[in-house]
Amino acid sequence: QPGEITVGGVALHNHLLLAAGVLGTTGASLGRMLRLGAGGVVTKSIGPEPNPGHHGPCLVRTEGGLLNAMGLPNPSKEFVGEIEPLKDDPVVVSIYGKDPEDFKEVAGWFAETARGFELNVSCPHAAGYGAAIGTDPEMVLECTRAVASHGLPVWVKLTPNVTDITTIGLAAEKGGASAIVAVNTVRAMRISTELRRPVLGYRSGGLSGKAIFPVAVKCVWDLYEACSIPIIGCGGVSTANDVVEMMMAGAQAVEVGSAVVDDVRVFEQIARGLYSGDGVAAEEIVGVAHHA
Ligand code: RRO
Repeated sequence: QPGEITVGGVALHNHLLLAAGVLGTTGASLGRMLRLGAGGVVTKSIGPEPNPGHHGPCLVRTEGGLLNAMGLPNPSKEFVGEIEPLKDDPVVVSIYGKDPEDFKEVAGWFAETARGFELNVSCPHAAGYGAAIGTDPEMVLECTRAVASHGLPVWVKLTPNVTDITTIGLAAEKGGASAIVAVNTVRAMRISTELRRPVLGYRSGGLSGKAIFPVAVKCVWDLYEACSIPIIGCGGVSTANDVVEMMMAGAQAVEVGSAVVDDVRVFEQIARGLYSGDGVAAEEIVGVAHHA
């Protein structure tokens, strides 16, 4: 273990974070992931109103990953109580909204308990929220600025479903972001040939897991070249080698999502590979592949 590190203004126990959405719906499950070796945790995205989410099926396995259309289910302000017991822990609260005012309001509820915020401007299947904002540089800038006014670190999680992710990353940076998280899920769908209908209740959704790892590496690579703030890699990371690869592309830390669904002990497993005797010194490899 590296001892305490700071990434994007947030002190972490190591370079591995629980990604938003996965097991982030209760304080108990977030606490459990920290005890199981996560260096920090990101909550399920919280919005301005309680939301039941999309009708099912919401989560299906597919080759190389998971396909989801949860539909931003969350208890809104009620969630404040969930993370109160974790106010001394590295908890980053993921938030969403339809405009800068929404983002600022939701962030305000957590200003006393969160260590930082992750702006979800990248859900691929949320009408009016998510990618509708995250593909508009001006909106990203304004939402980031609005949340940054609370004085806590702001991470902005980007969608890979754009032609040029660097334009969005630069907008977040200009708005005062402390870090960029790349990436959210890749827009995708499957159809059951037997049932003759899409497998997801919402029809299409977002793909995560191994299948999107190369997509995420490329996004991290491009953002590292364009931006000056730290990049946090996310998308299909499941091994220590994946973490090293993300770091060589430019990530200072990584988030792990789908791999946790398969094995809640994945943080211990990755940390063993990453920090054992012949492991690499993380900071020394960030971006090295750019100089090759
Ligand atoms: O809840 C979801 O359906 C969801 C969200 Br908010 C997101 O950001 N990314 C995703 O794949 N699913």
